[in-house]
Amino acid sequence: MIWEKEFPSAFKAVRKGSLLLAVLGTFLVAGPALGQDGQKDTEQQKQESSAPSNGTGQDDPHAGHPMAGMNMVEMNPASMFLMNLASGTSTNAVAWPMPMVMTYFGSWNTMFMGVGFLVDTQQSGPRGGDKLYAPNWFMASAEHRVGMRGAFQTDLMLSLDPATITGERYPLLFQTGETAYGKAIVDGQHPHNFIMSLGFHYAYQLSENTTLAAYFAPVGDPALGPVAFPHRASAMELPEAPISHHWQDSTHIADEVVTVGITHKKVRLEASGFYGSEPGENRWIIQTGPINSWATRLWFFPTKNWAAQVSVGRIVHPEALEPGDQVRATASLQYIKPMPGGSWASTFVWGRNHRTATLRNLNSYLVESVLPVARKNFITGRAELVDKDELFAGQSDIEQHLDLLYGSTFSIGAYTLGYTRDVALFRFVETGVGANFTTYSLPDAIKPYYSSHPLGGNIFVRFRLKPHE
Ligand SMILES: [Cu+2]
Repeated sequence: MIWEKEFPSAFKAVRKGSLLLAVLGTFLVAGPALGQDGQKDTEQQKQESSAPSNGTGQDDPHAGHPMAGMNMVEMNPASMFLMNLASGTSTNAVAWPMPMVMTYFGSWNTMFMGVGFLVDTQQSGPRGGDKLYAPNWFMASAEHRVGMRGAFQTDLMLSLDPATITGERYPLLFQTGETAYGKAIVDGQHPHNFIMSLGFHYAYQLSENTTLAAYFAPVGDPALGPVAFPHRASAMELPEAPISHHWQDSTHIADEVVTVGITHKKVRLEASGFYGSEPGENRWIIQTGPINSWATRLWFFPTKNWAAQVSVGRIVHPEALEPGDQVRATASLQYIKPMPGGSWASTFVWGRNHRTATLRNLNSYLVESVLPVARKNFITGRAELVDKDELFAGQSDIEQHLDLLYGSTFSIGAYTLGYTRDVALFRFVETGVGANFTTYSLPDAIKPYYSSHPLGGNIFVRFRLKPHE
């Protein structure tokens, strides 16, 4: 197909230039911007007094938080639109005060976010494991107004996971997805890629209530699924991935992503093309491939506190060791209420994979929430129910034996409760100490392999870049 053959070469050329530009540009902007402190800001603010204005009125759910006492310049509604994006073109409920450091450099607005965890995990039973690991990511965005109605933004997100999660995985009971050392990962979570995202956005305000947006990302997040867990407000105090990740939001690291979207008042419709293969085991590189997969997503933002989406996509041959494609459908609903000391954030997600090779339909459900209690304390939880058919991948004798007697798909429940306490150790970092605990429900048929009551627990230190007061 022309679509598959012609476009990649064009994108390759674009990528060569754009990668260099983005990396250089973002860090040129980031360096001085991070270095300059309050004094210089106020000086510049006097000179450039063009306060951010948003002509869309108070009822507009997209006229979100970045308004409040910001340290930004040259903003228009299209700028505001881009700054509210979470990962790719996905959006948390706009009421969420995103934990980002905002400043500007010349006429560029810049935003920085960073999170790192140091985790000790203990997973029980014959298939459990223990490990010390450190998932982390850092994101830098630079935004510039383009004329009165347009805005451009570039995002770069990096993670040192490939180095800080050794052995290509960390233990996580019942987790599946991707490969390590040529084998399917089972009961473990893969690290994320060094370049988690590199993307370019353009938004144009057509009329007072309508905005067009385009996104191209050599590595990015197509219009499929809810906000991915590393960026999701309700998952902020949970260092481990949900076991429904590959049913719901695993495409957040995809290649050759092209998305166009139109937002009218409280509704947004998006369509994406992307390369469907999951990241390979070399997590330091950007992989390339044809735009062979598609997705479309419809958002609804009833008020600033709510974000809902439904999406569907066809992912061509996502899993390296399994034949066939996946047709994924997801729906999610998020509620966020800012409170003293943080935000109460909750998300419900349904995700379903239809595997074209086996014709299986696998469902997953997730509910998670984080609640700030008094100041400096967070209570968090996550409950999941997932149909798993890969738990015995690579163990064909057991797989066949189970298939004969009980079938190929096992419904797994995972129930996590956690607590984090903020401790003020550093001026520019929100440091917290936390722990969580997971119990599982599983069919009797697989208890001999997992024990009757498998458990998982984590203790961790959380570091997060602290927004300006
Ligand atoms: Cu992921």
